[in-house]
Amino acid sequence: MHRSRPMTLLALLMALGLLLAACGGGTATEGDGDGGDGETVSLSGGTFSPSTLTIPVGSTVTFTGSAGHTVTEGSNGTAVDDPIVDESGGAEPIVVTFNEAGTYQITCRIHPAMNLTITVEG
Ligand SMILES: [Cu+2]
Repeated sequence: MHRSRPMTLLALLMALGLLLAACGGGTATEGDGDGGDGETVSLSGGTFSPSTLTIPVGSTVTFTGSAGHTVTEGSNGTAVDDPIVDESGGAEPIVVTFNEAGTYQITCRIHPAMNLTITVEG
């Protein structure tokens, strides 16, 4: 059993190193809020906040505070045909990735006055 100890320690150190590396990467990715990777839109006030958003193609938008709302591609409470997102909110954020350039209208089925315009730039 004594022989396995150095191996265990080594494994622990390697795991620690991996953990630290992973943490470092995460911090770098999330570093600046204006960066290309993601934006957050809050629904908690009964409006999409912000109500307009311009993002690079491939970005994700995280919708928070969506309980009691929907995140639906459409406008004035009505979905478009074949929406890229049409989800009822809940405790968990709704995360949408925009992989195609264009202008997307996002609305809430429950509150037609809730509207958001997302411009995805390629
Ligand atoms: Cu709503």
